[in-house]
Amino acid sequence: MTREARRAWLSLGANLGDPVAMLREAVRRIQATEGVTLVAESSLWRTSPVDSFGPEYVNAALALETVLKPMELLAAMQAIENDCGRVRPAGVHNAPRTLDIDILAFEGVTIGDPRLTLPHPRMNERLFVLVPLSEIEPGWKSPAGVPVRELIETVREKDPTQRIERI
Ligand code: A4P
Ligand code: MG
Repeated sequence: MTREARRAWLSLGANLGDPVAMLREAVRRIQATEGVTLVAESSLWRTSPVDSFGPEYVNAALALETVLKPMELLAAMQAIENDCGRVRPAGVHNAPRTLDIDILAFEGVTIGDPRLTLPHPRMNERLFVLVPLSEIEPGWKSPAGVPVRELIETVREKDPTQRIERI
């Protein structure tokens, strides 16, 4: 039985080593993943660490069509993170990383499981997510119906320390 393809959106981030090269490599590997088709890719953006530390990050957003189920997509993305040399220091939350791939949202799916929460619970507080996402999905709305432009304005007002610039 063929599975129906659904839309999913990813956030990519890196702040160790050569983050630009790492994100390009991640996009190549995501494109090469069976059951995944890349639909849209944002620019690369240089961003200040949010609730984190270390060098500036490079972030991007992708839109996919996929026949994978949400958990299968998560496993495939975690395999790419691991192949790209991600280490998770024990007990360090938001440690600097060579590559982080988060699933922002998955068409028609809401899940509260800590292994996979959808939509991503922190995405609306982060310019490094919202700005690249608005580039590929200008009509994006939060589950409460707030347009992405307004979400961005709200973060800029609440937290003027978040910096983001296109590379
Ligand atoms: N998990 C739950 N929901 C999801 C989801 N929607 N997508 C689970 C991906 N994973 C999800 O993730 C921890 C656990 O979250 C996993 O076991 C997974 O099953 P992780 O990638 O191992 O660890 P982490 O990255 O430290 O945690 P997390 O939750 O991804 O961190 P955040 O909150 O996403 O923050 N500042 C800038 N400028 N740019 C960044 O990219 N990234 C972070 C990471 C903080 N500050 C940043 C950036
Ligand atoms: Mg993550």
